[in-house]
Amino acid sequence: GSGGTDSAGTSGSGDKKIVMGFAQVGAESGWRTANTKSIQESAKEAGIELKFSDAQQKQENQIKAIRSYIQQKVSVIAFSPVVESGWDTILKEAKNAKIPVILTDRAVDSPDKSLYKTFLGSDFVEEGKKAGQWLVDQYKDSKDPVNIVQLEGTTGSAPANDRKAGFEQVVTDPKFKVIASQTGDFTRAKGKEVMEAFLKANPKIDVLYAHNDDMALGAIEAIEGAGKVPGKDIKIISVDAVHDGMQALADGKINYIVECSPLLGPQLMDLTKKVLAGEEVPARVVTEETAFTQEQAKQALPERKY
Ligand code: GZL
Repeated sequence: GSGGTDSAGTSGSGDKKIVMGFAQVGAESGWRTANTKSIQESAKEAGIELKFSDAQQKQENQIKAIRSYIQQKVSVIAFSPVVESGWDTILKEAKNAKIPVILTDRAVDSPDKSLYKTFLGSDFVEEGKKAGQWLVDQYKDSKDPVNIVQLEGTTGSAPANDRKAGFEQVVTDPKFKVIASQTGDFTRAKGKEVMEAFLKANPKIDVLYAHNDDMALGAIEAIEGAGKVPGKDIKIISVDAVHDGMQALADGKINYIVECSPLLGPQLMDLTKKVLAGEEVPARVVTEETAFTQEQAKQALPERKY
């Protein structure tokens, strides 16, 4: 950091201490926990004072948190919108209060791009396409019908909408049939519950496409509970590549994981300093990420940070 604060309460470098208000989605998944850790650690590293709130995946709680940050006159507001819509009012309040807003992780559908300075996060459509491409490649030599069930992320969230859209863009051959699709709200518990229902209603399931590892891990419990072998009787494609997902992939219970990096903290703090220094920042910063097969997971596991 830039040294301690002098009597005027400013940082050693003489400029005002940056105070960030961060309105986090919740603590619903391994991804979210890793994301929160990254934000908290990098704020400390950057000498930025962090005010942090957990909305338990409720939009009204995020809106309340943002409104309180406005009242506290923080230097900058950052948040990951739990769903895409319904943000214009609160974002206009922040703009009227002349507090810059940075979006991280998830997007909003506001047409008014002046309501935030930049959006830092993954391309979820790309993630859905990678997931779909793996499936297309796996079944390229077969003509038999492939019955797919889909565990969707939180209804109305950008990752759920886009991971579904990307998958559908690629999985177009009529042999692929999505026989059931329902939200598991990105949690293990809900993923297990919905997969149990899928298994009861559908005797022949070939593939599960889960929008995150936590739902895939819940589904694995349901599949094993039904006396089937995950990764063999039912192929599983997931997204995130958090530790427990990568372990299941290495153990052969998941077949392919598309990575979605939660380590957005350092870039968020860097963008914050640029915005507050009046520097131009790109409207969109897309995170670097890859995908893993079972073999690649075995190689990567030892040095994974989360
Ligand atoms: C994706 C993030 C999603 C993760 C889930 O960037 O918004 O939310 O994929 C998390 O694990 O709950």
